[in-house]
Amino acid sequence: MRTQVAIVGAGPAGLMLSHLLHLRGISSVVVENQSRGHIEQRIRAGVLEQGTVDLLIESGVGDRLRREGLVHHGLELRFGGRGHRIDLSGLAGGRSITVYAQQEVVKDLISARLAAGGDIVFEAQGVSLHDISGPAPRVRYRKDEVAREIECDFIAGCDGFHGICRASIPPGALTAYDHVYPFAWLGILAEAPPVSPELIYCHHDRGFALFALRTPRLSRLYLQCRADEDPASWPEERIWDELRKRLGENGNAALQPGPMLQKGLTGMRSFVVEPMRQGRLFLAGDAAHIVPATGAKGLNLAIADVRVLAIALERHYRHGAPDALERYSDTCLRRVWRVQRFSAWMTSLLHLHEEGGKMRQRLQIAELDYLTRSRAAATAFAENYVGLPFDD
Ligand code: RFL
Ligand code: PHB
Repeated sequence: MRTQVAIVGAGPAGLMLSHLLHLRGISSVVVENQSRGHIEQRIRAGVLEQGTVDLLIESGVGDRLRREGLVHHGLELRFGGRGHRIDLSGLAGGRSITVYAQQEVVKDLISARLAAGGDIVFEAQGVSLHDISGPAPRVRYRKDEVAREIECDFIAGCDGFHGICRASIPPGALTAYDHVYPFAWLGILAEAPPVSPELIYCHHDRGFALFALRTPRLSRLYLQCRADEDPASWPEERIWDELRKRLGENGNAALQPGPMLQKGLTGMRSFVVEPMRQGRLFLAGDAAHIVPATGAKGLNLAIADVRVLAIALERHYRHGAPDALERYSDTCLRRVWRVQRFSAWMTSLLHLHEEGGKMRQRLQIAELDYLTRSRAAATAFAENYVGLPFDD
């Protein structure tokens, strides 16, 4: 089989890239090792930046998002038992965020690709990359026990943090920046009405908690816990009790428990590789970088990467101009590092840290106090949270 761009991974990055390339008349094949059912049910992100929403709508895959997505103009920061609203839209020039689950974005993209005759290979086994630095790279895999090969001009490594693309780059060609946090999030999806129509980020001396949502009847809740915590040691009652405590007194009345549909642990990590390219292999999304989930940026960063890559590939194919592809890594990394900074800052601001003691906790409260009282500080927060503008 031959295609112009072989894409490894059918997460948001790989699917969106395939869609954006199709709109530019560039062929691609997406190779995914999981089943369609699996990736359409995988619960992950839920917050889309304004730029992500705009891109999904402009590129024709935003109809359901526009109907079902919940537009949020603000959020709450809670500390010292009190809530403080940040008027995101008022501070960030009318921009907003939209709550719409990642697996819904994935479903919308898969159905758009398949409706347009796009090629997505699900349940591909043993995916491997070959000759990534030569003129004719190839992707090999097995499907139904038959060995297959895709010849292509370029490979897009969109296979997430644990994928094989980054690992196919010779050691020494990449510099990795890595920080693993000593805490994690216990994430819960519960059939319970959200405590509030807007997200609540809670700083508490028992640890961080986040009250998010998926729909007006489905809550998405997170509790800071130890990195090696066993989710089995958190029965439902203990979770509701802890959520109640971290939300603080004023919120108690609004917390209405309901059946928990899913429970899992999410590690917290800041990770970047430089450059995001080796020869004809371009890394995008979680394959190249991970942000701690506090800023809600991972999916948005993945979409920002593939937007840059699609534009660069169009310049290559339409105008024979290699400049944008040459700049791909630098262009993406500028945004990646600004988003890393924001995500690490928000993580440090809101979590309970074992090191640093009482002094650190008092400084966190002082910073939260400043953030909620100073229009300048709140504006900087809002500008980052709704998403920095795209730059090329
Ligand atoms: P993905 O989504 O991991 O997709 C990679 C795809 O590659 C496949 N794959 C392979 N395919 C073929 N061969 C192989 N050898 C392969 N190895 C892997 C995988 O099966 C998968 O389908 O990466 P992508 O596309 O870069 O997208 C990144 C996002 O998924 C991720 O950054 C976000 O989910 C992070 N994140 C959040 N991001 C936000 O923007 N807003 C949020 O509110 C938000 N909340 C979150 C999050 C991530 C979380 N978890 C569980 C990590 C909340 C949580 C709890
Ligand atoms: C979510 O809705 O899953 C979510 C929201 C905000 C975050 C992370 C995750 O910072």
